Amino acid sequence: MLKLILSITLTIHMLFGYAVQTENINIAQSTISPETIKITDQDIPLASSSKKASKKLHIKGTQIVNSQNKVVQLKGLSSHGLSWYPQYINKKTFAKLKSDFKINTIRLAMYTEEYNGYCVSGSKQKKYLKQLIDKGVKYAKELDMYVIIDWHILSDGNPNKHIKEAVSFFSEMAKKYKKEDHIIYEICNEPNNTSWSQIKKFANKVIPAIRKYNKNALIIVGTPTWSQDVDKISKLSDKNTLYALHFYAGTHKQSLRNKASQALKKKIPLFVSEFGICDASGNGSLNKTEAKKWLEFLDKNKISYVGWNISNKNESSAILKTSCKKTSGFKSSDYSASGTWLKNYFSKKKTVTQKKNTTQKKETTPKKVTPKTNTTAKVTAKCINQWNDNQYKMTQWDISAKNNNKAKNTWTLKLTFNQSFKVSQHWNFNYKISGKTLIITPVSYNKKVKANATINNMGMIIKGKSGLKITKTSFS
Ligand code: IDC
Repeated sequence: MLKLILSITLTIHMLFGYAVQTENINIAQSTISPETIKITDQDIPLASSSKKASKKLHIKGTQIVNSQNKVVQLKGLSSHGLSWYPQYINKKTFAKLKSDFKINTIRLAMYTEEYNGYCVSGSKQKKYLKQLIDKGVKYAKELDMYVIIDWHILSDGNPNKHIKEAVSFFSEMAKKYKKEDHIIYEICNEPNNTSWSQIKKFANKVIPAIRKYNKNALIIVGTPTWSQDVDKISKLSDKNTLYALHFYAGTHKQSLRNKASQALKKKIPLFVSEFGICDASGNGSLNKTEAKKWLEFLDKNKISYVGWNISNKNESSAILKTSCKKTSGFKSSDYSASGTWLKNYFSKKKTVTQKKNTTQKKETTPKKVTPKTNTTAKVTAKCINQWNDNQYKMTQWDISAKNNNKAKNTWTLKLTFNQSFKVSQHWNFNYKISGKTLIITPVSYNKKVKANATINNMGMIIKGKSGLKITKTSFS
């Protein structure tokens, strides 16, 4: 059965006013329980500290430096809204993006007002969003990456609208993560229709709430006009605070770079915690020429940057094509035009610390859920993610089958569950359900299978109840 789709109308901002856009939104909410995925780590190519060294960072002049005072430029990708696309807060997703894009940072965008945002939701959703942050923080740490916890204000405009919740959220985060040195706190994504003095008022409450538990973590503060007016601000007293500069290359060009240069002249440390190569709506055509100018400018000034967004939403800023339903194991053809351009730009850069013979990252097998049940094949079905959708338990599975027998012209794979279920999404196979058994048959391109070959990249999302398990598998 198809996932529940809700069509709602949202107002999104654009540089020169507002546009109303209708869009489809997947409802997928509630708790995700801890998953058991093991992934081999690899070096972070862009951080200048060694893997085991402290990840503590601080600001020197306008730049970020590590504990050895070496300049560090963070490069990363931002999630879309955590409530919208929770499925990408997944260790395999992070690992794959780290290895394909050579990034060292993931930003967790938690909207405050839009769609099931933190400040417009009840305690269950709040808890769920914090669980997603927990996961993101944990996976980033295990993968030796930095993670940005982003209080994603947008339609709220003035951050003071939810200052009480912001203070309590950030004190809770800072207390919980006080021992972690890979976390960056972004306290107000994009203030708009408000002034720097309002933002300062907000920052002067939220920053001390963080500093009560963490004296050093980097903090990013948003700036007026959707984090663009970096030329109109003055520094706060906190020494480890950076100031957000956001751009969308289709809309924001040299005049915004000029603002950035003016800020740098005033010794204001900037952090591009969000950018896109499309226009400010997050959609529209890509302006690669401007995007290149932007990133070259940022590289020259060692300003860190984070691209928007990790999702397969049907908008040009999404790095995955809408047809890509996977959450990891992406092929080149799964990346959108934006994703491909970013991947090429990000990964082409070698850094001083990158070793010449870095071993290729390999995603090792996570928890195997199914036993081998026949001698002619090895069927593996791994549960790689799970979350609740109202009363249902949604589980995402990666499936493969190794044909230990003679070559076959076609095949059938059966998975029997301990309860009835529905298939919410599936890819790279056809299926029928008979009782509690899912009968998987091939699609044209994986029908023929050679002896000892493996059929990979099959996946699905199952809607069931909690305690769902596979009890039997067969391949013939
Ligand atoms: C956009 C998303 C879009 C979503 C919308 C909600 O891409 O799918 O419907 O938010 O309002 C920003 C914001 C960021 C925007 C993005 C593109 O920080 O939340 O995401 N953008 O509009 N600032 C400039 C552009």
